[in-house]
Amino acid sequence: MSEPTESTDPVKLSRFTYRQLQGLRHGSTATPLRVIAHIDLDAFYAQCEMVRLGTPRETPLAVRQWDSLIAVNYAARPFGITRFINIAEARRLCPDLVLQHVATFREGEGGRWAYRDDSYKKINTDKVCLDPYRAQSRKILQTIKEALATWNDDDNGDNTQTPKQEVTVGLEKASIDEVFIDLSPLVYKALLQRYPELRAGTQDENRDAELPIPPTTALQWDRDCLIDLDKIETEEDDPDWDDVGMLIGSEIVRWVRKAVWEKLSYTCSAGLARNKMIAKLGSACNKPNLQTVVRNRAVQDFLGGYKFTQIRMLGGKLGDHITAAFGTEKVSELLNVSLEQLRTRLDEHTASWLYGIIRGDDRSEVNPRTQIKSMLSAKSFRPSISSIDQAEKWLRIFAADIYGRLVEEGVLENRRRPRVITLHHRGSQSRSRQIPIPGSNVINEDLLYDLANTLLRQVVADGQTWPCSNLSLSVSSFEDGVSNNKAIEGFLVRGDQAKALTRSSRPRDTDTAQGGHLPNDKRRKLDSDGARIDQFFANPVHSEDTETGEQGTSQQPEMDAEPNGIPRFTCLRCSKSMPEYEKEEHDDWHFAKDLAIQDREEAKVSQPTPPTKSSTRGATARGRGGRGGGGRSKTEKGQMRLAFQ
Ligand code: TTP
Ligand code: CA
Ligand code: CA
Repeated sequence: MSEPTESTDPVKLSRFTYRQLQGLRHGSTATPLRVIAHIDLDAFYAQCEMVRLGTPRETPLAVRQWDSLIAVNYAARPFGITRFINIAEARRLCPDLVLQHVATFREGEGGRWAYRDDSYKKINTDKVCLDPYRAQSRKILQTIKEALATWNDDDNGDNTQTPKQEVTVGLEKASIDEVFIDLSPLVYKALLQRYPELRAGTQDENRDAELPIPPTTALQWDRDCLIDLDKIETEEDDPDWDDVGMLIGSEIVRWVRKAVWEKLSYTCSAGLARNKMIAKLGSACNKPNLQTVVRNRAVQDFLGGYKFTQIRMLGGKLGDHITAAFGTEKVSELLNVSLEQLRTRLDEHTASWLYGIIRGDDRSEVNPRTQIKSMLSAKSFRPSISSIDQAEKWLRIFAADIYGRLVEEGVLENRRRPRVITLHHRGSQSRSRQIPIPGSNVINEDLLYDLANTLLRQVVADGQTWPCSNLSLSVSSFEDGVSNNKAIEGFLVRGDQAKALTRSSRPRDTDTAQGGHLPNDKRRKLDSDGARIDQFFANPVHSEDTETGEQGTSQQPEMDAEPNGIPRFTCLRCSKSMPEYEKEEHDDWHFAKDLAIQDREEAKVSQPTPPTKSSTRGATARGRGGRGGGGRSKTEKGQMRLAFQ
């Protein structure tokens, strides 16, 4: 960071106004000075195993699930090992590859998960357990929070001019290994500390006056990967406050990544940009262990190199529809299509959303919704099962799996408890049955098992139960217990409070805005916007969001109580709100999608399948490192408001 000096050109002013600067303070989604980070762990499950096993970083390692690879560390990638080859091929490419199977539950072994040497050949009796990765994910998130809370502590400490104040940082856990952070309020504070000349105008009447230009003519980007500026600008053009803000943001992200490395030995990559969409594309540009900054002046060129199907929300049916309608997948070509033309083939809302998004306009919030909405434990059967006895054994495992996760969620301390339990069954057709979990009972494994068994009997009574190719149990409709009924939005960051940070907790949807720093109307608008995009489809947009191993952990639909008493539910995957009677069909649709992914994995045991659509990664290398490629057709969980776990 250069020292502030007097501006050499008193006439020249910034492109930004005091109002836009102020927008940073409360995390306005409209200000062009916004600084959003997306942090994604490198080869996450593989790193978890490396940390657990103490594997040197240069040792090639992959995580397997039956005969498939689900994560490949960076030491193994130069050998050509990817998620889309089978075990035999991986061994051939790299004989020294360490292959670690995921932990499993095993039929008849008391519902406890373990790492077992023979799991890979026990697909019939074992069930994958992702608890170890969830636990690491939680630790990493906690470390990120603490690092954010202590960043700039020194500056804060001795600076008497700026009163010490709490800064609310929005942090959205987007999947098991990634997080969005709205750094704007922290950047705002640092800007005012470092550039006192910015303070004067923030109290002025005339908020729309331009800011003075930054006193620096060159910024020190340290080890960041910078996306090249659009051709109309060059590095010789003086930076403006958006660049300075990004630089501060990248300083924060470096600090956070350093903490994750030093405390937990995980590397991660990050993207910084003015919104979530671009930050997410950025984080994938230079993996592993690097951060990429997409400055505002670089956005258009950056996006132009992508297929729009690589942009979040556009990986599924909507992307396909647009490709067919306009005969191209390229952002650069779609930029030539006018809004009017888009409207001829898309509904009004989708057209203007698309028009904006390919121009880098994404005003979605970093949403600190932190609670798990549901938990699901599932198993596909190859071959199918055909008796109650067999099904009951799996219900035991499901009950143990879910109970373990409930304990982590604070069920024992009565912090939260689910109100509904559902059994999904797939035989000749898909069916689900659900019942309330009696509020008077203590939730334990036996209760879950008994309820599951009741549901199983109902399914059996319906007939056509066997053969059954898939069973799963889920619990949903969580409510907060008496010991935890305070809504905390985001978290408070103050150096001296850092230690006291606990996981955010908040009641369900209806209470979301109460303690929030985001206006209610904004949240509602966003929710309804999302719904409108989804209405474009017969089925939900996010058809490929589930990361195989993590499926169903947090994304089942959630029942909502409507003021008029008509039961509705909002699907957390696609934000679609609908009458309760549509829930089951909708639920089943998502569910079938999840299972299809698992089926694909498990089918590989007997017959290797070709790469899925999600393998079309990295068509465009944009970063300075020229590696990676900026995105993937797979949309990720990060694209929706999702629960922490
Ligand atoms: P990703 O973040 O997509 O991938 P990654 O962390 O393994 O590698 P990268 O460095 O490119 O980010 O997924 C995170 C974890 O989710 C991954 O380690 C394993 C799991 N996962 C699956 O189980 N199946 C899948 O198909 C995908 C995409 C991920
Ligand atoms: Ca990752
Ligand atoms: Ca990820």
